[in-house]
Amino acid sequence: RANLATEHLPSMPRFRESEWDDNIGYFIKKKLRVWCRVPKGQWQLGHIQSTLGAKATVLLLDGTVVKVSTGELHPANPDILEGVDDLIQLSYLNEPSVLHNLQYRYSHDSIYSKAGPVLIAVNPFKAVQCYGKDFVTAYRKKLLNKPHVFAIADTAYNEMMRDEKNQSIIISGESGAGKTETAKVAMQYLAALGGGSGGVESEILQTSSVLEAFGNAKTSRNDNSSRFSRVVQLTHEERSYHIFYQLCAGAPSSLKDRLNLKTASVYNYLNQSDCLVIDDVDDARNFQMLMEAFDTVQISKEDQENAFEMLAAVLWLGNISFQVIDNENHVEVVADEGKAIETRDALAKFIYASLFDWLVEGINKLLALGKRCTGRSISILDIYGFESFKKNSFEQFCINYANERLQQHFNRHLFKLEQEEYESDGIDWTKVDFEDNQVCLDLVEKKPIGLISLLDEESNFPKATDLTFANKLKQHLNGNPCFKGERGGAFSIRHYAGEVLYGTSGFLEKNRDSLHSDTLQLLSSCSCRLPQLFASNMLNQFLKPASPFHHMGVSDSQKQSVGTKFKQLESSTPHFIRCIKPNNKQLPGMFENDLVLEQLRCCGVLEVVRISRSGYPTRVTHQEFARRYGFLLSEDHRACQDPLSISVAVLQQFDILPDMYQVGYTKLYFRTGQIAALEDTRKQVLHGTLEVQKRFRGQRV
Ligand code: AOV
Ligand code: MG
Repeated sequence: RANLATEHLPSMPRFRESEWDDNIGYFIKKKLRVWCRVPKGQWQLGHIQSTLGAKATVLLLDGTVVKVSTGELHPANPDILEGVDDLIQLSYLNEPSVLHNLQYRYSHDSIYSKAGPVLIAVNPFKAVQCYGKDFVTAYRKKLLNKPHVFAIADTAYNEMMRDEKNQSIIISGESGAGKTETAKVAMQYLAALGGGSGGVESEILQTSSVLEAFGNAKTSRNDNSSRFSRVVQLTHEERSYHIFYQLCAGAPSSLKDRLNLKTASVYNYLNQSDCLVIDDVDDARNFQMLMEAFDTVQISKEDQENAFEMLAAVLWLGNISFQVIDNENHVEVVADEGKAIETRDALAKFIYASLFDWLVEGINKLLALGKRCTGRSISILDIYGFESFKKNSFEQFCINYANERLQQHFNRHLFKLEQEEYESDGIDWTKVDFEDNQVCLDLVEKKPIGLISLLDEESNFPKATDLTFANKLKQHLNGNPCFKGERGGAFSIRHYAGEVLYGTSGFLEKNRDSLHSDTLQLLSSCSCRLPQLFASNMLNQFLKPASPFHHMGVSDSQKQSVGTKFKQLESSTPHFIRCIKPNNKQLPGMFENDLVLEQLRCCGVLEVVRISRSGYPTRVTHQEFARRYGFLLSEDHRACQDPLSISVAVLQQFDILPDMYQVGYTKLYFRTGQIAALEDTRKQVLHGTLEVQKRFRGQRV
């Protein structure tokens, strides 16, 4: 595949981008096309007519002639490469070429492309016909090999079985880029694979309906955004979790009466943002769907009722006002009104978070029940996406920190480890630079002088305010190049995906999120089952010997939870999917070049392509290789004993071209596609459909 260009176009030399300057003359002579950035910033195709110094005269395809500096010109790929599946096939890997390729595919409803080992998914914002059962079968049987989430899931499954190693499918991208939809597509495929024997297919798929009702909400970026911590506070254009609106709109009247439920607009927690409905979304109908999903995942009617009671309790909590202190016992214990509201909100958040955890636990139990567990797993990671608004607060900080870690995992895996391995195994390798984000992570994580440590320290300090916190940050962190103290208690962080300005207002309170011990007692004394359960779970956590006795802030527990998840991920074989948001309006058919380019740039996709194109993605130890393919050797090679000479003999017998592999101290390294061909032959031999001797003589694999 990588040779496509040269095979079909013998007269077309393959320049490195860096050689381009010397070859403009060649482009003029052969009348080859170039990309030219026209004044409004768009890229257009044209032919260079002449150059004078650093200026070139270019005839654009629409007939206009422009003068631009040669630095603004990039070689365009030949027609035959229009819309290739994998960006590594492009002869020229400049930004306009990559963009054009993605846009061309997008306009033909090919929303998936490869960038070497990474799958790129451009959000179509409309239904695309490529997820039916027939597609599942086609990918399973390898009848189709166009880039697709199904193909990634299939590879993960096959590698889990072959290598007996845990796998992970890691999905990243900005808010609204399509991560959650992509995760569902991956689940659909895996559930279909497992569905035959255990019949868990529909159960697995319905779990996401339940989790989305309770875990997703409308934001200004995404009508169905995966969120956390938003029960008590909303900003403009945002809603709380879908389930609240669904319950208010769709509960049958008997349930409404029992829970004394009103319409959503009555509740302070819901009406504060002036956004109660979403265009084209029918909350009442979705409530019916949720009830069906509940039944499918076998949450009992009683548990469903319990869950709805908790939701109603949260909504009514939000309506408790402390203007007039009436005779409710639990209100009297609270000294001032600000504290009272804080306590009320903390209780609401606690109940909601416990309810969510309880649901997840219930679903997990159900899915594990009676199913034979092989001990190997495929994890699908879908998190809340990177965010940057005009005003950003603690929530964005937590979200962006998790994304920063994810980016590091991506970098580490695809760049660092890659290069280190090549170098330590002594093979020839030209370095490719990449942005490491360790400095930014240090800024957040480092102990004792990192943002989270400082935040926790300040949260434990009774007299601290958001402003003293802001000053503390400036004092300690100003030396870090990713940090900048700003006016008015704000600060900015240079994240991998761009600089974000955070206001410290509310940071301490949100981080403390403390539950009064009285509140826990109140919950335990309830006559209902769930509040008791939630309270005792919380108490048990406090009593665990391992838990540190000082109060742990939200950001610190976020750090721990992010840390544990990444430990799990690091010990599995990763498969990466990068979701791209083509426009900010959530509209189909609209591909904004600059927005896409920005996302490609900051997530390192272009560097991945460069690495893969020049690299050797497949690697096998001499032993493994010899064990797997040694038996294919013809008799005159059988004298070989040690793994290395067996391996080399196999390579020679199969006539694998020298520039398709390298021999390291411990491993063999192959270019894309080489092993697949060998595997194919091996299979045929094993199935007796091929006679080794006859077929292999002089044949190129
Ligand atoms: P996200 O998970 O990346 O955002 P979603 O997966 O929720 O983004 O996608 C946002 C919206 O884009 C969906 O509600 C769909 O309307 C549309 N969409 C995404 N992928 C597809 C697809 N393959 N086919 C059709 N429509 C799609 V966030 O969770 O906000 O970071 O925190
Ligand atoms: Mg999501």
